[in-house]
Amino acid sequence: MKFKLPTMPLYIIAALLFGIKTYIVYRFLFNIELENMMQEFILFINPFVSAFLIFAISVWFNKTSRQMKFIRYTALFVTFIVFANLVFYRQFTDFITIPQLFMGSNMSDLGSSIMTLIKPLDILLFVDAAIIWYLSKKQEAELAVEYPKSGKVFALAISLVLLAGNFFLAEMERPQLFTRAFDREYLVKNIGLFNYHVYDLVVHSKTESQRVFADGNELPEIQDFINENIKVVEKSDKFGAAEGKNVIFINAESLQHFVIDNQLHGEAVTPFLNSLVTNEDTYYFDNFYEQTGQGNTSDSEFLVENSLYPLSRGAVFFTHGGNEYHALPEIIEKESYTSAVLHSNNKSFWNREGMYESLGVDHFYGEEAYEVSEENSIGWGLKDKPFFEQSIKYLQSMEQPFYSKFITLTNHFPFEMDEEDTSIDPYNSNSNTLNNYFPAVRYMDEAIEDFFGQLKESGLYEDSMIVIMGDHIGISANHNKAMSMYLDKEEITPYDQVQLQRVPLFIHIPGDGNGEVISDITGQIDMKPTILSLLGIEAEDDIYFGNDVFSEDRKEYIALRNGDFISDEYVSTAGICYNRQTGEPITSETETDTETENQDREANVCSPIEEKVEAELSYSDNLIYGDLFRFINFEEEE
Ligand code: GP9
Ligand code: MN
Repeated sequence: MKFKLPTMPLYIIAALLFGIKTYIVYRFLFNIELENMMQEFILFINPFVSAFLIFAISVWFNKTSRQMKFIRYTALFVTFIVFANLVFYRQFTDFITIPQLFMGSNMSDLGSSIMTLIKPLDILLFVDAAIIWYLSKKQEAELAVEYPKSGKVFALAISLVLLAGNFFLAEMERPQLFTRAFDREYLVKNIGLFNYHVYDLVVHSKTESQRVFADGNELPEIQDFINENIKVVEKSDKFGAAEGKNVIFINAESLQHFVIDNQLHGEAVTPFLNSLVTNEDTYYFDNFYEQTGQGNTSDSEFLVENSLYPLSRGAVFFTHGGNEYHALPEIIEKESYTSAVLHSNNKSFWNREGMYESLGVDHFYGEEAYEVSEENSIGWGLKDKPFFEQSIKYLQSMEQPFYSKFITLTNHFPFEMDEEDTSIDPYNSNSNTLNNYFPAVRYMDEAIEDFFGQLKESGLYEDSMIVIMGDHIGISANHNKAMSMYLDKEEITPYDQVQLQRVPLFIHIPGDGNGEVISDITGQIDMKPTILSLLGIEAEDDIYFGNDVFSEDRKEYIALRNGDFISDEYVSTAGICYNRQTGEPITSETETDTETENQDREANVCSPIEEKVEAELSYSDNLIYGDLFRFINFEEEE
């Protein structure tokens, strides 16, 4: 049976169907925040605008069969793009970027995660493509159009006018959208997924060309900025506190601050880590932020080793793995430190092998250095307990002093656990991710406790400083409902979201005795200057954007990769400036005590820091895009 639609060219039918579908996906499957009617309107029109733009190209094909072929393959292709973004979004609450597409090896390794991210009903996304496919085959004669040249130009003109209208509204709603595109959600919300991908492509080519044209003349301006705004002159009183000691750095997968000293079913979630917080040899930082972008663990490693920001698109380990750097392992090598990374995963994951060479890491113990079997693996691979157990022999064989980084794996999304390793019941909410997070975190807590025991047994403990740092969040904003239930809050506001980006930082120096909890605003960007200072190593000519966490004159804010920031007084996110203590947005209507304070509010108290944050992020980007370290000879200067 043939059903008859009102006669309408197929490209228009395809554009309408695709527009409706994309709108539904935007509205209900992505978690896009809409603040006003105008944003609602822009979000509604942009899928139709891009759909028309793409499908209207078909009118330029004269032969009916070619026109039909173009429409059906396009319908399939664009649907696939929506689908791929959706799957990606479920994992990262973010949209795909071009550099990400080239991380094929990682994408395939995502294996176990990906299956949990695809849902049976996703098949509905392909329904309109199937209809178009059917119509394009069965009713091609009726649905094809044959315009004279003027008609074709007209169709093109209409699509461009629609696009211009969309961009105009977008720019009105969010001025400087294209120049300040920190946040991909703004872009998608305003210009749509497809135009966002085109934009991303343009930005990509632009940044790629930066390396070619860079000649080192960019450096003095950057160095001046750093000298004026970042570097501190005075050494902190912890300078040299761990001089000559080994550094054992534990990169704790997905460990967030909110579980520390917190409970579930009336039990502590992390009993061992809690005991470390109050241990007299531990400095615990409870306002320490992760600053990663799309490169997750690798971005956190990048921050730690370089005190540079990762990139806003893609993983810098991949996109700029061949650059020159002046990283921590390289600097401390001059003080006779050997460096090693221990992580039971493919060496190619996140392009680690290539990047570690650029960072000056001496040894990389990857998956093949471990005995990995069915029984001792789960989720992403070797479980943390056997991982630490099997690592001790490598530590013992290393020349001392050493700097060794352990990257754990078990507490990774989707937080799968074997029954025998589970020592706390999962949480009970609508989010399996959050539910399973707790037993996985508890397992990590136990694994780290065991590791401390092994370090003591092996005699390495006394001569080492142990740093434990969460690499990035484990629970994304997609689980906010469950998270608000656990934290006993009505909702998770953008302010809370930023607070949730805190990860634990423990610096444990056996025998130190002065340990305390430090609540200054700190972040991953601070790790390199902090470790250097604790080891008593000066690197005056170094280029970096963080500060020693123990320093008195630290810069007053921590910038997140998306341009948000946290300062002593404020939290700036989603275009809103919050009072950090109260969590209340600061608006010109906010009642204040004095008139000067009121004036301050009106001038937007967050702007001065915002400008610094923007400058800092873009200087860091320029260093990486231009591969500018290749123009400095640190060896000679030091
Ligand atoms: C993989 C491990 C986890 O080797 O670092 O990666 P993540 O997804 O957290 O970046
Ligand atoms: Mn990670």
